[in-house]
Amino acid sequence: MEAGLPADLSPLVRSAGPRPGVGIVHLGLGAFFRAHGAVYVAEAMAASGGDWGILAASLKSPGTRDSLAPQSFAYTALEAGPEGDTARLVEVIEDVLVAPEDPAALVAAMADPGVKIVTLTVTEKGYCHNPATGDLNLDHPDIARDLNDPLPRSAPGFLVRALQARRRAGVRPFTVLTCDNLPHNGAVVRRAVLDLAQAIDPDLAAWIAAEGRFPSTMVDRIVPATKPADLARVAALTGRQDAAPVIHEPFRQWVVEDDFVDGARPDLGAVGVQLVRDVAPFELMKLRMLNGTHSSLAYLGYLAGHETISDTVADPVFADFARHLWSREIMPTLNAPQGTDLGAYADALLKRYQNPAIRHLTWQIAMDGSQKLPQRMLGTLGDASTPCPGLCLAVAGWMRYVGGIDETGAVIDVRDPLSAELKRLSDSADTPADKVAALLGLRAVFSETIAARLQAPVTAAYHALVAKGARDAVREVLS
Ligand code: CS2
Repeated sequence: MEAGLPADLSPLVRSAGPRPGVGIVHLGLGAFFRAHGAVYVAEAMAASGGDWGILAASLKSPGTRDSLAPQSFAYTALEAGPEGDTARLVEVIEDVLVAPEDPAALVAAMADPGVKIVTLTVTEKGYCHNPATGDLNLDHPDIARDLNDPLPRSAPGFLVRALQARRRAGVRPFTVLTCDNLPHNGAVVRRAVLDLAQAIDPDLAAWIAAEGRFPSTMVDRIVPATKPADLARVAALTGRQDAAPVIHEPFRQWVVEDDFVDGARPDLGAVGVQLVRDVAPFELMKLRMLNGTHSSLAYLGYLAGHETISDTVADPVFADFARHLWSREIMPTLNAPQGTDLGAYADALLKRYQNPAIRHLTWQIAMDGSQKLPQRMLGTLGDASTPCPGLCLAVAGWMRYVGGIDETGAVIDVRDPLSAELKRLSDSADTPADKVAALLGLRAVFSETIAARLQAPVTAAYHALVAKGARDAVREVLS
């Protein structure tokens, strides 16, 4: 029994009854997928049937599998709104594999002819590509290994080896449906798969290029990592003990390019998924308006001493900063997707950020900035035709954050695949101008053009951060 939970709780039990066959394998079993894609698929099966049960795989650790297995992989999704919480039981995951324990079992599961779709939430770094150029990084240690070893480690490795097994067995390929926050995410994963397949077997690459499908998607729902206190919150509402619930906001959106192998997919249209021909305008809007301001508020809010996004925007200076970023810096670079009003979208985003029932840590969003900055901030900065002091301050905030010391002199726990390199670059220089120059020299993040453009304004912003602190530097942008 977890500490803080009442003793008379009944354990969460999965409903009896027939189960669908497995039609989807999901790679990367984080909270986001369990609160977003999995819920949509469960609803689509409830609406229209089909064998779309999900076999999920963790590519790294066994924690989620170990928590979910005693509950037969059922779990609670707690919708946390400003007016209160509601709970639903999600019973769509049929099994969970932990890839490093038995990579061959995962390849075999993905090669099963009943599987028609492989969905992914492996985060930006999981594609093992160079974020500035989109190329597969053949020097990435997992990719270098997956080139020669049929038991993969990386997400592209699993996709390629499973497609190889299907081709050998005369089975049609699955659709690869990425659900990560990358622009042209379908094209990114397609390129990673084709680059790796080409290096392993050019005929395989040609088959995948001709027969495979990699629709792009825009996914949206705010789902913070589940915290220990959430277990008691769920138990209080449901009377059941759930070892692995997920907490999410009410809002959700999923826009999917309707391009699946042989048209095989759940009836997503029946449950509110937008099936479109071109997802790009939706992706760009979401990445720049939501994720761009999320990351900006995360770095600057963290430096100003705020623990969560809702705490950050409870300060009117930061709420005004978000409004400034949307109306003055980001929206002028966007074409609104059909049927969307960007001003109304921005207003709704601020309400979502203000939701006090969601405790989304600035520290969590600050993670992996080297993988996130290009699509969240640098694209806007590259397209902007007027100065963007707010986004330049956010880039400077990231630079100060990855230096590893906060405004009170405390150490920051910086999580980033490039954290050691970032710290080294930051420590290599003494003056703000030199620090900024050193970090802008990181070609995996900043192109030469954007680095040249940012040197002066980001140096000025970095100066302001050091001299005044984050909150006053933000206020100065607004004055
Ligand atoms: C967040 C996203 O952690 C992050 O970097 O910006 O996970 C964000 O909550 C989702 O993209 C919302 O759809």
